[in-house]
Amino acid sequence: NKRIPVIAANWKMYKTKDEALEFIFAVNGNVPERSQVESIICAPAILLNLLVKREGEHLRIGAQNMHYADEGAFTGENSPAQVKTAGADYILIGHSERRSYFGETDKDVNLKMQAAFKYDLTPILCVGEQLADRESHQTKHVLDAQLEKAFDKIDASKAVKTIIAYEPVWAIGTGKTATPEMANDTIKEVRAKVADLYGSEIAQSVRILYGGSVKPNNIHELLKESDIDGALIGGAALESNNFLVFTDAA
Ligand code: G2H
Repeated sequence: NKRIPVIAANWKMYKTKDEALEFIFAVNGNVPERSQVESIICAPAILLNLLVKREGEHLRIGAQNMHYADEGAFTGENSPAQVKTAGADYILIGHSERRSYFGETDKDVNLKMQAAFKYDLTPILCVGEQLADRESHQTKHVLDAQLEKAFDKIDASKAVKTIIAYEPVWAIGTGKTATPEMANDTIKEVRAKVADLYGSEIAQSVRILYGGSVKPNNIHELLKESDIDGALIGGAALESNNFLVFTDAA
C-alpha cells in the first residue's frame, strides 16, 4: 500500500506577480514525475490564474483559503467555484494562521471540507496542537477533536483523498522543528484516529504530512520516518532551489 509522497509549498502572503513567475519558471520541468511525488504550490488567490497557465506536467497549484458558500455577498472572499475554475486542484484548509488570526473554527473547517469535495478540490487539512497543549499532555485529545470535527459528514470515499498536514503550532515559523521521532509518533496517532473514523485500510492510504520549520537540512531525516508522507513547507520553500531540494528528497 504505497503512499505517493507530497511536497506542498505554502507561500502564505509572499511573492509579487514577477516573483511568482520567476519561481515557476525555475521549478517547472524540474520537479519529479507526478507518479513519484506530488509537487504542489499553494499560492495567494490572486496569483492562481497566472501560475496555472504556466504549470508544467508534474507541478500542481493549490489555494490557501476559500469561503465555504457556493456564492454570496461576502466581500473580499473567494468561492470554491472561483478557486476551482482558476485552475487550482488543492485547497489548504484550517491552517493554524487561519485559525488563530482569522478566527476560523472547527465548524468553518468542516464546511470548507464539504465545499472542497463538492467542487472537486483536494483538501490539505491542517491540524496541530499549541505549545500549552503539548506541555499539558493534551496533544492527542486536541488532534482527535480537530479531526473528528473536520471529517464530520465526510464519507469514506472522500476522506481517503484528503491530505492531512500535521503542524505543531509551536514549530511554525519559529525555527523549532519537532524531532523526526516526535513528529512520526504524533502522525501515527493522527493515522490511528483516521482508522477510528474510517477503518485501517483508509488510514493506511491517507497521506499525512509534517509541517513546521521544515528546512533543506532536516527534510531527509523527516521523510525517513515510517508515517511521514511528505511536508507542508512555508518559509524555506519560498526559494525555488530549496523547493527542488524538497521535491528531490521525497
Ligand atoms: C507552517 C509552515 C507551512 P514554516 O505554517 O505551512 O510554515 O515552514 O515557515 O514553519
